[in-house]
Amino acid sequence: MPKQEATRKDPFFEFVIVFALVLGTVFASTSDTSKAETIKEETSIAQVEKIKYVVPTGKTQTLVTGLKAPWEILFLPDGQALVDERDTGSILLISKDLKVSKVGFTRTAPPCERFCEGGTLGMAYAADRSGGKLSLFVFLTTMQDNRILKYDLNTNDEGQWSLANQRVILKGIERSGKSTTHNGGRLAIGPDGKLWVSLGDSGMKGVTSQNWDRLAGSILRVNLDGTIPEDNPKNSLVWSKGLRDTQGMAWDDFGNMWTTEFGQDTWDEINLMEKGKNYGWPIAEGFYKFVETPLEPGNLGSNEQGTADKPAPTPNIPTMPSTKELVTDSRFTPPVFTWHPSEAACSGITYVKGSLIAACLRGGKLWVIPVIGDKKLGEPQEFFKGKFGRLRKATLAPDGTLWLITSNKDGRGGWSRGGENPQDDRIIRVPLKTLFYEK
Ligand SMILES: [Ca+2]
Repeated sequence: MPKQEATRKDPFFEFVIVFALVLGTVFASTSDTSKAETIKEETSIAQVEKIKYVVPTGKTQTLVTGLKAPWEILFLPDGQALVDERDTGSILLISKDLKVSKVGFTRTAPPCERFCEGGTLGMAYAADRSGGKLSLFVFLTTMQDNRILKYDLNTNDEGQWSLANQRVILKGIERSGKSTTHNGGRLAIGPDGKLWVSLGDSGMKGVTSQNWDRLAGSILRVNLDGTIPEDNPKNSLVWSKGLRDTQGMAWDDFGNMWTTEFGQDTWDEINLMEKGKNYGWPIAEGFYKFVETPLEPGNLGSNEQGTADKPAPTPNIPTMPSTKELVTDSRFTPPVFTWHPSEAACSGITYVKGSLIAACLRGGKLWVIPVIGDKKLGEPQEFFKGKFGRLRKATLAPDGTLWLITSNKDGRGGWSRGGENPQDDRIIRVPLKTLFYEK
């Protein structure tokens, strides 16, 4: 990803700068001693800069009920929303007056023989180069693989949307055996206009996540026709490696990319995702390494290719990372934040006006993390713990509120965080307010 220059358009910040310049002009006409005081004054003014970020506030409102494991929610240019359902394969349109209609159906067969985490997962859309015609991308688990579908996304004068011309732009992303896990599955169009794909290790641990020749266990960066961008590392779709299961990607105003990751038993992660880096799984989880695991990736397991019926053998690693031995191997990039899965297990992450907002499944909450500078995060704050059950994704709506989707019908114990609600799964509207974060 091309680095973006860090810029701010914060009126308060601009006011501070102007005020400091005015002060500087006043003092510049006096003695040298005054100049020194001016510099000191400018410094102290700069230090009171406050960082804006947003948090949930006020009364929430249930907008849509009766969904089945919704996975992604996107707003179209006309303000209507698209939502997909993991298990039914349906793509639904939510009109401005909250009527639900079906606009597409992504598959005709279930993705696995028994309970699985795969299915119809992420969605993203983009305009073609002329800025006209829209295309919708959908992440789909099949019995053979994980793949990315591309559709023409059409609308008519009545505001009705439809999908046409389905094609597969990327296939052969490894999936595990009969019970698919660790598919990742989030799609996003990055600030660079590329299609980004978050993946998991497909249950194969280091066999995929530590092998740059395998797609699973990675973040992928893809041209909109499925080809490899010229400036990717290693001349492949793979942008970064060493991931166990990542279902969330977001970019802040500095152009930095942040991701969520499900840990195994001990540490979930927030990562600053950068080109060509290796995030450590399964040698490490969180800041710690699995002490009995050899650090040489070549020793992590067989390179035998897995199939849908016979997954590749997994390396033998301990079930818990040490809580004492930090990862000090420079080949691996540590996370920025970690949480225990009972407090997190975050799926989607969204950037809204100074805040990263992670929607968490097992944790049953939103984590709001202020972005307080270039590659700098403030203290996370939690909201709605146990109120709505499992949360899959939060998306900014055109009216400035946040729309949440619950995931209590995903086969993972429903409302494990607070009791079942007969309206599940739901879309819930959350008002936001702006706060100031003091450094
Ligand atoms: Ca990691």
